[in-house]
Amino acid sequence: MPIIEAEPSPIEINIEQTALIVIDMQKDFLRHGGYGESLGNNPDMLARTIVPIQSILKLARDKGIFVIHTREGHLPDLSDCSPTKLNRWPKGKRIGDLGPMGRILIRGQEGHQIIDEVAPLSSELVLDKPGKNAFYRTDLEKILREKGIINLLITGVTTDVCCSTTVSGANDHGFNAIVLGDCMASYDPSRHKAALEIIKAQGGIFGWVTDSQKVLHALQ
Ligand code: TIU
Repeated sequence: MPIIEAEPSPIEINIEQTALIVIDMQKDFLRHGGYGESLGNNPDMLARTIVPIQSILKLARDKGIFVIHTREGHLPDLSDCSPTKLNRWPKGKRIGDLGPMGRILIRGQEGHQIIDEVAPLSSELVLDKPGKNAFYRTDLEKILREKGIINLLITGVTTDVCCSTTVSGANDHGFNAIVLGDCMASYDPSRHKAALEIIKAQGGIFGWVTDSQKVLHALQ
């Protein structure tokens, strides 16, 4: 079985029991005029993830690894968005308000779409989620169990928000969370670094941290 070089230790994986998760590579986070920018961030900070994610998507597709793309977003009537998530920011910049790419973080709007550069194939799963953690109010655990998956290669945005909460969720649900650091970014590089440190500290308390080159080397 392939062994991936990682911190705090290498990890041996069986490809049949491994899935790739690409988290929230949506226009709302990576393009100007979306949710990320409405929160005061520069979306260009996330662009460096695109090329390494493309290389890992190609690898997964070549090897037949199960691929899941997630999207954070809410129903048009906001019935799946708690008041605490909705009311935290000034009016006009809130989830559901109208922006240059349609209503912010609403399913079906332009901003909610995955960017073309890492677009899902029709055979791949696109998982809509109302929260940050991909296990929250989704069928993700059930889908992975049915496929016999135990290892998750985790990529996407942002490291300190939807990725780290999903890593924590994966760990609690009994999956090995293997994070590809160069395929992940935060709007703030220091938060990216800190989030990765927390995942791999204490002997890998939440999971493993590696990068796309090490995964390509192990699996190709
Ligand atoms: N704000 C921020 O960094 N991220 C999010 O709100 N969602 C995701 O990370 N997808």
